[in-house]
Amino acid sequence: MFVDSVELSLLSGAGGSGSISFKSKSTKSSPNGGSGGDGGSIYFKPDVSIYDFSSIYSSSSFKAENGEDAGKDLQDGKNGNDLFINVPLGTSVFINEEKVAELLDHNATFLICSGGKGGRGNRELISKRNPNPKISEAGEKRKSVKVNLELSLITDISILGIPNSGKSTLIKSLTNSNAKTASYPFTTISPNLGVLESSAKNMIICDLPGLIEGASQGVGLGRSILKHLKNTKVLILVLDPINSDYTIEEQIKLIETEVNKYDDNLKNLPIIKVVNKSDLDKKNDNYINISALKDEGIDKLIQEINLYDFTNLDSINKSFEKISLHDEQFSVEEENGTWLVTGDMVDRISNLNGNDYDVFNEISYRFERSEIPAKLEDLGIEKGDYIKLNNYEFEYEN
Ligand SMILES: Nc1nc2c(ncn2[C@@H]2O[C@H](COP(=O)(O)OP(=O)(O)OP(=O)(O)O)[C@@H](O)[C@H]2O)c(=O)[nH]1
Ligand SMILES: [Mg+2]
Repeated sequence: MFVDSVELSLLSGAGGSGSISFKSKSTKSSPNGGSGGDGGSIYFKPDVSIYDFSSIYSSSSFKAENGEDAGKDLQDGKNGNDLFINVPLGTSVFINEEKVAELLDHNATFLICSGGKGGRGNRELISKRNPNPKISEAGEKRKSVKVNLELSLITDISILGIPNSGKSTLIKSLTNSNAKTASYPFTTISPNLGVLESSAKNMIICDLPGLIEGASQGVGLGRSILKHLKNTKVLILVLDPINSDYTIEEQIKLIETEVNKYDDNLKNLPIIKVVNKSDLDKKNDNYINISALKDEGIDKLIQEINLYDFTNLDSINKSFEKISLHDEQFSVEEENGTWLVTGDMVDRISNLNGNDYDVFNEISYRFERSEIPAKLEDLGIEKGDYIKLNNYEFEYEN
């Protein structure tokens, strides 16, 4: 089964906690608690040997390893392993319907869900302000993200035409593909790929399902077919001289209209027009005549294909887009004078271990130096209001 869209739930690893320990137990001096390991991150990694999502379709949730907690006496916790999910080239990544990345380059590994940082132990928290810390940081929590992946196949040539025109028969004649063919329309319901071996470069050819009127608006398989044209370089239009509904010229008009309506830039792609089924005595001198079934005219078509320099041709989607994911740092809700602040930044400030007094002092220190107080003032916080950071609540005094 060809799978070209999939939804995945991803969970990065949590950071391990830092520890609190001291070299000399009796005096509680010389902090030597180790730091927690970082949680594993999740990456998408383009793999040129796969052409759809069938390898990840059945396991729709992925988890990276947690970092280990630290031990005493400078024992740092181990980092959790990162997780790499192999995806085909041409994968677009969406979060909440917003495209965050498109993988068009086989080296372009994409970080989608970063692991929680390990918490620092009291050894690393030594500072002038606090030379003998009795606190440590908890590791950052795991992050979860739901993503939708959409594939637009990266190909050299795509074969288009109305249903039953002989597209699949042609890819079988040109390549090693074993596409199914039959004497009725809509035989092909997902793309078939094949490789045309040529002295210059092996070319990836894609046979697509038949296009019908309204395809660009989603009629039939419409848009799920047309999306694969973004990453192709040359089109072969297979025309059917024995179709009873459309003449050759009408077929050209229909296909070109739907393709250009879907994306105006596609009109820049070169089109090779072939009239198929020439064995039925239906040749047309204006076009290349072939019989995909009888292998006639195929050499002529290959010569025509070889006129294009595929190495230097671009698809319309030439630029590699990589949009960085913006972490939401914190958010604020207010109710009856209590300001609830949540988010990654709050976790970094407040996820501490140790005795209440030391922990609270450290939280106040980190809070005052963060961007949160200024934001709360902007939002109108007043003296005597309460601020809640996770489990810690205190009065605002400024
Ligand atoms: N006589 C003749 N029949 C052909 C030729 N090429 C294809 N056919 C026949 O046309 C019918 C449709 O062929 P397919 O290759 O399945 O057509 P398609 O365009 O892939 O069809 P869909 O996938 O349904 O859009 C089959 O019965 C083929 O045997 C040809 O060159 N000559
Ligand atoms: Mg077909």
